[in-house]
Amino acid sequence: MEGAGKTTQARLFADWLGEVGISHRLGREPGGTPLGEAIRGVLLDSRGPGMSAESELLLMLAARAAFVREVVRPTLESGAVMVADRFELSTFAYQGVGRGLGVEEVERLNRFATSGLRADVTMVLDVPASLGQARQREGRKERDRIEAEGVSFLEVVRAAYRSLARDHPGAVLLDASPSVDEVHRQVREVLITRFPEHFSSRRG
Ligand code: T5A
Repeated sequence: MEGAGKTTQARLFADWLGEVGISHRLGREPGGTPLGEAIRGVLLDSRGPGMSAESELLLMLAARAAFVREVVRPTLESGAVMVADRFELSTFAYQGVGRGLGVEEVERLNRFATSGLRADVTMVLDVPASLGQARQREGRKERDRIEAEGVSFLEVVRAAYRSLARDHPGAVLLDASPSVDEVHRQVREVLITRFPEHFSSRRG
């Protein structure tokens, strides 16, 4: 969810990987490549041109195709861990459900963009929309074009995330309303449980 603390947690997680000596790369979506960052500017500019749900989806996926090919695959092929601040579940929740394009259709187009690459683990940081917005206000973040849709749109997106988290392979729903440290502890716990061979001797 918006303002749930994804960027904060992704950075803390990446720092932790560094501390325990696991090579990794951190990227964000939409963005993460020169093309992706340019597309991000168009997608999120609240003063820019409006766009249809279909255009929004295809721009998200154009950015993702570049991110997967230029960043994610090379990182994984080098043996490092890829940490992504948002990935395909965002598209299923926002465009598939929030914009009403349908999760199945979005999944089909997403498979084309990713050439079928899946995340091993997807952590869904769950907070009520109002708490996420309050955190964004506190962090003095300006509302982007999609956030400007308001709380009722975001609550639809939240319900979609909660449902997707139950069915999506590798997805885990985390309560992101507690403190930064507590959420980070939960994130570590998920990884330690999923990949004991890599993390159990590195609880640190
Ligand atoms: N989008 C994206 C789609 O529609 N479809 C897609 O496929 C994709 C990939 C992207 C926009 O694009 C949409 C969704 C979005 O509308 P974004 O920048 O990735 O935008 O997403 P935002 O959610 O808008 O990013 P934010 O930076 O606002 O939220 P984060 O990353 O969840 O939160 P973070 O870590 O920056 O923290 C926000 C503030 O809260 C504090 C932080 O210090 C910061 O000030 N904070 C906490 N405060 C108290 N307790 C905690 N546990 C806290 N954790 C963080």
